[in-house]
Amino acid sequence: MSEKIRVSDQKVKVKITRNDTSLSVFRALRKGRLSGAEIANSLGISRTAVWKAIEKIRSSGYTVESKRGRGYVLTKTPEFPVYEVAELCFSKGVEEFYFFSEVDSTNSFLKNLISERPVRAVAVALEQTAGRGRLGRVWVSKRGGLYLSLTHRVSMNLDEIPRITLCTGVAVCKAIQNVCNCDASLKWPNDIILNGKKLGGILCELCGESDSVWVIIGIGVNVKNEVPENAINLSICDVTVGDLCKSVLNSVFHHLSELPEKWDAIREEWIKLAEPMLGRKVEVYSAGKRYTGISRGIDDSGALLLESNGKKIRVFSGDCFYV
Ligand code: BT5
Repeated sequence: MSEKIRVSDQKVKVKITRNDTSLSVFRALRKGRLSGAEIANSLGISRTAVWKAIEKIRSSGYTVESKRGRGYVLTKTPEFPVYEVAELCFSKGVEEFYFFSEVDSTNSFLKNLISERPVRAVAVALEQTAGRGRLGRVWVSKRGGLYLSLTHRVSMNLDEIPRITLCTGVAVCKAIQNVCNCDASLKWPNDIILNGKKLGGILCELCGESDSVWVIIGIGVNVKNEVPENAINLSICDVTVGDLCKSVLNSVFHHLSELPEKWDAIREEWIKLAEPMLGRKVEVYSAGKRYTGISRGIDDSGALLLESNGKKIRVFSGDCFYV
């Protein structure tokens, strides 16, 4: 049985690809104690390659014990199970997985990556030193929270991109509800709310050329981390960042695969999950303008519908506050 340990405070950066030797070695080790020669033979690789793979697995926080003549044995899984999460991603078609104990921003990292080469990738960090919200705002990203980004190739019209933020919101909110059995809800356009406070947020950024458009989808959820004033975390429930990460990834991949065809159903789900904001008087700040009205849901393009002095207004982007 492997017991849980914390990843050491070293700044770990691990890149795992779908065909990584370390992944094959990890799978072999999960079956039990094996000698270097046994692993090398079964995978058709050299013993040096086995040793290198084991060093890589160790650098991700796992403890692999090796005793002369007794082989290798996986004895401890880190608090964030890097290889298990990477495997989940690869099973959904991801090509590259990155894990950091600390990074400036997982979104910035993937933005740079995509500018070099288009690739389906996921990046997770235990903490961010320059976590970002929308419009250059700061996302406070202390250790203990979930900081996750993924690249997503866009196959729909660009004006349908707000749907990706809303779809991701539905996916993350449902994952949190499932794992924590709590009343997480949505607030337009990108907030995850618990007990009236901000629990998480989504940041979607466009990248690439017109013939190859990608969105970097960034997801931040407060789990056990210290949060800013008026925010909340999931300390009410006993979830680990690793378990939440797996659940969020499963849900996000599933929901994104339903776009664009099942947008109508996703939109309906969004409206249900945003129930606490419907019928409420709100103020929306959008491109230097202020709109006030009763929130009535979202339209087909993802715009917020406001009822104001008997008229319906559609707001396409902005920040929304209760009044
Ligand atoms: C968001 O922006 O809500 C998007 C947050 C996305 C964060 C993820 S983490 C992984 C990935 N990498 C990144 O660098 N970013 C993404 P916005 O709607 O603009 O909200 C930002 C506002 O939320 C700030 O101005 C604060 O008021 C508040 N805030 C900052 N940190 C917070 C936190 N940890 N919890 C709750 N609220 C926070």
